[in-house]
Amino acid sequence: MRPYLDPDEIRDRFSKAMSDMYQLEVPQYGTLLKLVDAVNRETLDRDPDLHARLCYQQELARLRVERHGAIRVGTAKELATLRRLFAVMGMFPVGYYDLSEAGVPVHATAFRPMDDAALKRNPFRLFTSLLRLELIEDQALRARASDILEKRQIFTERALELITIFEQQGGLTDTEADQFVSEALETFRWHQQATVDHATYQALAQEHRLIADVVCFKGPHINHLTPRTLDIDEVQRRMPDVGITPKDVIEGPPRRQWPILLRQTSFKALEESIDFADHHDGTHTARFGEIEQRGVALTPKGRALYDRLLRTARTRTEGLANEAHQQVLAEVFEAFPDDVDTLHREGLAYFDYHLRDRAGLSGPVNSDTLKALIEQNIVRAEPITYEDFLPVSAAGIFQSNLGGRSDHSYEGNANQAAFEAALGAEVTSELDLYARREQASIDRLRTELTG
Ligand code: OOG
Ligand code: NI
Repeated sequence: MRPYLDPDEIRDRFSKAMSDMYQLEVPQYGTLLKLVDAVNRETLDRDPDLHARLCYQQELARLRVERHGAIRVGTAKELATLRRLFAVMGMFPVGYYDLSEAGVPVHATAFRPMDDAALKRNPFRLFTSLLRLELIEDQALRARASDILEKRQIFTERALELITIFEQQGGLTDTEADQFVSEALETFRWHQQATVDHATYQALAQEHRLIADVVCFKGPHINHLTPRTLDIDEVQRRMPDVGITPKDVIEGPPRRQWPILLRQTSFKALEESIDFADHHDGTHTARFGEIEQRGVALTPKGRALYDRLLRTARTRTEGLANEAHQQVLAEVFEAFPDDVDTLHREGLAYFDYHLRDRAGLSGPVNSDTLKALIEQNIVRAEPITYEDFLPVSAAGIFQSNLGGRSDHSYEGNANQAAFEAALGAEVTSELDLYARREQASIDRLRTELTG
């Protein structure tokens, strides 16, 4: 027997502990989970094919597992230590997201499991943003914020010890893992006490609400968790019935026969009371609950088409309520093929190829014959799920929960090299992961067909 726990198991325990903590901290999140659960059950009852497909893909059991959460940190050191902490749970930085383009002074990555088996076990990931103090023009304010951040320690001593133990011995025992989960959780806990006085909070919030959210608290509180829904439109519609207020519109592509990428919506962040260091009472708005529905990952060609159609739609959707907004999106996205054959033929999406029937076959597989094999129903093309995030959608989520402000002066500041320097590692390209997985399935097919 192996002495150490599988990192996937530690991630699974951690995501459950995080969910339990967040439901206690934000009761409205528990309400959202119940609504999502009810809508998922109704959807499955209505659609036996979907039920059978999810059963076949072994998806039913983990339908209720949260898919992602988000945190925001203030310094390179915090980000680099988080990288080591997440590695204990088999989560690695994938993708670079520049939010400055959307007027939010952060850039980000997603710590997530990378291989197929790990994603299947528990796909939990954390969208992790690093505040960019260098984008604050006011020198004195920037220095003040940096000073406050330098003084805080967001990790418990025992969490740091356990990370080092993991790195040295190559794993954690069952007991160590449990301890690690509860110590790591402390970093993401909510603190009603701000570390600064009210005037400092106000000055930072004036520059951008996000800066105050990162700088004025003891640590990077989890700001939302996100379960998976089978019908995002229905949950959006029914949120008011259970007393929670949805954000104005669902982000991402419209509803489709063959879902692409990622659709997301949330309930609006709550205004929570805060005790400031000078005993001044005030409030802060940061925490919310989100839901997501994922579709197929797009190739660079498919992604370019998505981005172009989204830009076109945006010129027409400004200020529209969700229903009208979705209507316009649906019209514009008629230009995006909505059947597996065309998605495959035009090279718009990534697929996992499986052999259905090898009777009467011989010879190698190249891309031309692959097409032929699919047409002859010998090979099945299974869409590969998109496991990452969308910068325009993320910006919409940020903005709807931070008072809707976006500051154009931050624009045009993508800097992946600076982000990686802070992280202490390179981020893996999400596109490489999808392309590699598709290629691996073609290689497997080739062996099966020639073997
Ligand atoms: C992160 C927003 C991004 C998503 O689902 O796109 C995100 C944040 O508000 O910190 O979680
Ligand atoms: Ni999110």
